[in-house]
Amino acid sequence: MVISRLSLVVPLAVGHVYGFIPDDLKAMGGIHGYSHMEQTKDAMFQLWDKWYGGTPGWVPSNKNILAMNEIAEANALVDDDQENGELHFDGESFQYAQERLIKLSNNAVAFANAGDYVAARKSIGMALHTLQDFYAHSSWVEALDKKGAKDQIYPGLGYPNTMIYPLGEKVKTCTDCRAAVAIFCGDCDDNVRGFDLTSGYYSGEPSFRKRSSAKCSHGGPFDRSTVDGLNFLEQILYVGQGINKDSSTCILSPHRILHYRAARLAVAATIDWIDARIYQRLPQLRADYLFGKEYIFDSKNETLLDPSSPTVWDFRKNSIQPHKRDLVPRATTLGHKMHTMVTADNVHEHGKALVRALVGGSRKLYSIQIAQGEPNEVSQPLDDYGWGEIALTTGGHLLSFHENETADAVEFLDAVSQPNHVEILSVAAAGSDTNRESEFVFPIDSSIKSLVISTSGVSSFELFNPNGSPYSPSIALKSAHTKRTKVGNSIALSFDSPAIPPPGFYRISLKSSTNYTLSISGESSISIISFYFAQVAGRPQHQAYFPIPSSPIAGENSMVKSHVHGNFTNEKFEFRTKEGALIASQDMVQRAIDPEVSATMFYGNSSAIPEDDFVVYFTGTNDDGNGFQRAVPLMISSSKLRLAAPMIQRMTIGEPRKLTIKLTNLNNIPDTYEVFAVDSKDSVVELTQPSIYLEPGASGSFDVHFLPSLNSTIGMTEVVFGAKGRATKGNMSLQRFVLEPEAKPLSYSRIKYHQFANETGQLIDRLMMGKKR
Ligand SMILES: *[C@@H]1O[C@H](CO)[C@@H](O)[C@H](O)[C@H]1NC(C)=O
Ligand SMILES: *[C@@H]1O[C@H](CO)[C@@H](O)[C@H](O)[C@H]1NC(C)=O
Ligand SMILES: *[C@@H]1O[C@H](CO)[C@@H](O)[C@H](O)[C@H]1NC(C)=O
Ligand SMILES: *[C@@H]1O[C@H](CO)[C@@H](O)[C@H](O)[C@H]1NC(C)=O
Ligand SMILES: *[C@@H]1O[C@H](CO)[C@@H](O)[C@H](O)[C@H]1NC(C)=O
Ligand SMILES: *[C@@H]1O[C@H](CO)[C@@H](O)[C@H](O)[C@H]1NC(C)=O
Ligand SMILES: *[C@@H]1O[C@H](CO)[C@@H](O)[C@H](O)[C@H]1NC(C)=O
Ligand SMILES: CC(=O)N[C@H]1CO[C@H](CO)[C@@H](O)[C@@H]1O
Ligand SMILES: [Zn+2]
Repeated sequence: MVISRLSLVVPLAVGHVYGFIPDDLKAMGGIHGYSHMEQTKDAMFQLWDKWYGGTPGWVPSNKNILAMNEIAEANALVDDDQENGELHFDGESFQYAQERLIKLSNNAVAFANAGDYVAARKSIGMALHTLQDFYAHSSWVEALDKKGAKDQIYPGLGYPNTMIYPLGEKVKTCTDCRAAVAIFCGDCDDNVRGFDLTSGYYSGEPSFRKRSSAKCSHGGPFDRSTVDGLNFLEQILYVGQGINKDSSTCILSPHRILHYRAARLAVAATIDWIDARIYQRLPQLRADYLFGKEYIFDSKNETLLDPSSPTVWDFRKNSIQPHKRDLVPRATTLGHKMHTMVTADNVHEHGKALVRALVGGSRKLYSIQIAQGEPNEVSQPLDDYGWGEIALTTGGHLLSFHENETADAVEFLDAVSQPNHVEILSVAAAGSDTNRESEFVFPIDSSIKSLVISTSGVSSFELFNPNGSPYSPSIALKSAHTKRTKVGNSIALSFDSPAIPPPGFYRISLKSSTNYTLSISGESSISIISFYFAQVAGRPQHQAYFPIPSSPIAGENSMVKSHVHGNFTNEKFEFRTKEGALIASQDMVQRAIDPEVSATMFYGNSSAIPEDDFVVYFTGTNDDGNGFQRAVPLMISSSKLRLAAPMIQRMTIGEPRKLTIKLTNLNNIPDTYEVFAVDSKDSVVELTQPSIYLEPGASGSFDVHFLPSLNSTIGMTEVVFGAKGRATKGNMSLQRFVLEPEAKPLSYSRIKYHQFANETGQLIDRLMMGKKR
């Protein structure tokens, strides 16, 4: 973006400015207003109360919060698209924006009915952004205000029985006024003419370009739709016509005075639209899954609650059968918040990159290596084709076993795949030829309700009490409440309630002559809901922090954001090596001012990102005064290749799309990077070049052309952009987007209410008389 002289002045005067901010960034300071995320979350809490409030003892669970966050984040990310005015109801794009809302609600319902709840939530989030922007960007609130009508939502917004038609291109809607400059707030409060519905034009949206100087603008320092063509003096004197109510800060929002009224209406509209256009249209069970009331399936019971999605159980059995070992069924279960199994076959590097990136997050990968033939003949170590390494980077294990131990393998996977477990210790290390002992100390706190210790590549391990004596529960307790499962070189030891060791710091001692992995996990109310390195995205005045889709850059202090559920004190984050040694305490990452209702938010800069792989830990003291420890099982690898891909929200079947990926070599030597792009729907058509040579510090780019084929399944999908260095480490970036059905024209025959912008005054009059329209 070209920064005008004016906008250079403005941000300096107010420091960091954020507007109708998509993220809950208040904690960062200097933000005034009610963000898209807050609006979405407040609406969800009210909806839960409406739907489930009658159930005694019902409170939002972590699952509800995760579902809500998926919706809220998809909403916020829409601001990364600055070019399509109909996403924001800009430039009188009423008809297109209304069509978009109708289409997205239909998509969301179709995705939920097909069991793709993640795609459904993303579609809802994207629609909510547009719905909420209507109130901040149109003149509806101004018209109500002038008529002296009470605040109410615009009838039919996002409903398929209603269409909204804009005024003609030449119809004048705004008068000139002085815009805010530095500390002067301007005088644009009353610049909208009449009662007709209009919305502000925003520069850089080619389909909705301002054609008449008497149309309203969005306003604010980054919108050039008013100032283009004016000389410098005119720019200073009146940059008028802005009407946005995005924030309560006048520099950004000429109609800041109406901000909270617009935002409250946006919340009311969100509640109305989600309830009527999504929730009420779904079977109860699907509606419950979608908004997080239930977990997607009952893993203990193994009975499918949702008949259309595969269970992990089915998947496990299938994936162990050789003829079913291909990438496709693997990818199908990855959308669930469960652990993932893959068979250690020789899959193409790009396929592995896709699985590696997809697993990420809070799931673990168990790579399954099956020996065939007579068990006694299998003495050579098998080739795991690199899957063992991928398993350990996610906190999982490589399971090597003989074909006839398949039943044991399934039992082992059952023991370790506990969806509600939090990680307490996650270690990967190399043993020694002499089978030396390694020791780790870890706390068990009173919130731990079940415990699993699992290892792979270990010949034996032993547990010691805080006082140093070996831990040995009574025979009765041991037989009834502990369970040992072994397959090949992997062991899992499970403890349930009475057999869980009492709170304290325990020591585990293990022997291994090979590389090994160790995981200690348990069920607990203290859990890390999210932890990520963050970057800024979004349109200039709507910026927010989102997870970086690639590896953090070695040596940089990256912004960190995290949410942790539960009650605790003396908490701190730490980076540790994958062998468990402390690298650095993350003293800058601290509790943020406004915690989410059911979780505490943390923000801050990390210490320098280590060059070697590391693991993130969170420690502190619980309500009962016990020390506790949690780990993010995903091991983090840093990179010295910066890889910047534009964030993708959605793609449409049959529509070509081009994305430009930028690379910067931060190593001090030149290197050639082999580049690739791979997605789970085979939509990548071609890359403009196979490799890029970069001098130290130099940047380059490549284009990726996509064409999602007509036979692809719609729904949530993923793409990995990667660059593999010949001499140095590469990097890769994962993005998830919704693949939408072909854009079909809307059926106008269902429309009952044709609402013309030039008749908005009459519409309000009828509403004031108590009529529906
Ligand atoms: C498993 O869940 C189903 C559906 O919720 C229920 O009907 C069934 O009784 C459960 N079975 C067991 C063994 O708990
Ligand atoms: C596997 O097969 C071997 C011999 O073929 C047998 O000794 C062993 O008990 C079998 N293991 C299982 C778990 O069936
Ligand atoms: C052990 O791990 C190291 C890297 O962590 C790897 O280079 C080595 O090949 C591994 N050894 C075996 C036997 O897998
Ligand atoms: C945290 O403490 C509050 C107040 O004591 C209590 O109501 C709440 O249930 C606790 N939360 C958890 C997750 O333990
Ligand atoms: C994080 O670091 C950047 C510079 O790298 C600095 O501008 C910013 O203020 C820091 N943020 C916090 C919360 O410390
Ligand atoms: C989809 O169609 C393309 C050609 O248009 C074909 O190459 C591909 O195999 C088809 N995929 C499926 C899953 O049918
Ligand atoms: C508003 O515009 C529509 C379409 O241009 C037109 O049919 C209608 O007569 C207009 N209404 C008024 C009150 O001018
Ligand atoms: C494709 C590729 O090379 N990906 C690399 C991205 O960077 C991380 C960290 O260096 C590596 O672990 C990946 O292999
Ligand atoms: Zn917007």
